[in-house]
Amino acid sequence: QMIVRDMEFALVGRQFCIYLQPVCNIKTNEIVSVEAFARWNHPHNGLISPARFIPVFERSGFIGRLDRFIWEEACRFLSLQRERGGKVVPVSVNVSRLDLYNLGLLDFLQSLLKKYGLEPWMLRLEVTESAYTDNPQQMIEMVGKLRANGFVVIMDDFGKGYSSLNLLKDFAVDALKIDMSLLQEVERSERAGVIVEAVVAMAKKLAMDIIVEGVETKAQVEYLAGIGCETIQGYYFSRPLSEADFLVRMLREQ
Ligand code: G
Ligand code: G
Ligand code: NA
Ligand code: MN
Repeated sequence: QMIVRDMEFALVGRQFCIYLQPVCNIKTNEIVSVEAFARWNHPHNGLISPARFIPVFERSGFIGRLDRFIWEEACRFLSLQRERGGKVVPVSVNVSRLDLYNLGLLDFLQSLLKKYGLEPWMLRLEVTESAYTDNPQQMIEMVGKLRANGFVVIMDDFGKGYSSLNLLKDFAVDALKIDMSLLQEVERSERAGVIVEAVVAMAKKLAMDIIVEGVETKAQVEYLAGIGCETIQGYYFSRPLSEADFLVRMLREQ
């Protein structure tokens, strides 16, 4: 059983790290951005997936501290890219619903950018769909404030829950990330395909970008190319990689 003391210890002891997964353009095969995921390198249990600890951290309120640590790691990685010269690829970080309730969020992000000499477009914020449902008014205000200050906000896991359309009616984000469960259903159900295509058309009209996650097969890539989705993320291109492995891959592609 994880207790708060273990989490504190893990944070101070630097047991958390980032894994990076490229987001690619299927026409050019270029890496257009990178998503940073948290991993817990536990001294006894090995590498633990966030699927296991994020829910625990959300319940205990510890998530805010982990997320801030991960955002800083993403900034450190960005500044490393910048030092190496060449193109800086933006990094997406996950923002928990609970982070959006923190009125100091914008100040914190801006102080990170300042510390590492970065610009807001370099750090993209992925907010999960469920995050928008609790207290919509506060979410709308915070997302608006972040965007007004140059941050790119992505609605994550679009199509997984049921409130996405309602929320889009009230406020704008820069991009939608279509959840992999919806993509996986396209092969089994014609209805799912109709829905994906309608979401893509809607996003275009609302001037939002579309990213499709969980793309694993060539057939999926071809399907997505056919319906005008160019930006994808998934095992087809790469699993999330350690920072060292990711740098090797970037070097190979530049
Ligand atoms: O990488 P993986 O598939 O194991 O991630 C599982 C879940 O954990 C995903 O829903 C992902 O969004 C979430 N997650 C990964 N890293 C972070 C993080 O740094 N902060 C938050 N809040 N969630 C994360
Ligand atoms: O942040 P988000 O909740 O969207 O997290 C997506 C999760 O999906 C991460 O845990 C990531 O490791 C995982 N993932 C990324 N690409 C693929 C893929 O192609 N297939 C599957 N099954 N999972 C993926
Ligand atoms: Na995400
Ligand atoms: Mn997602």
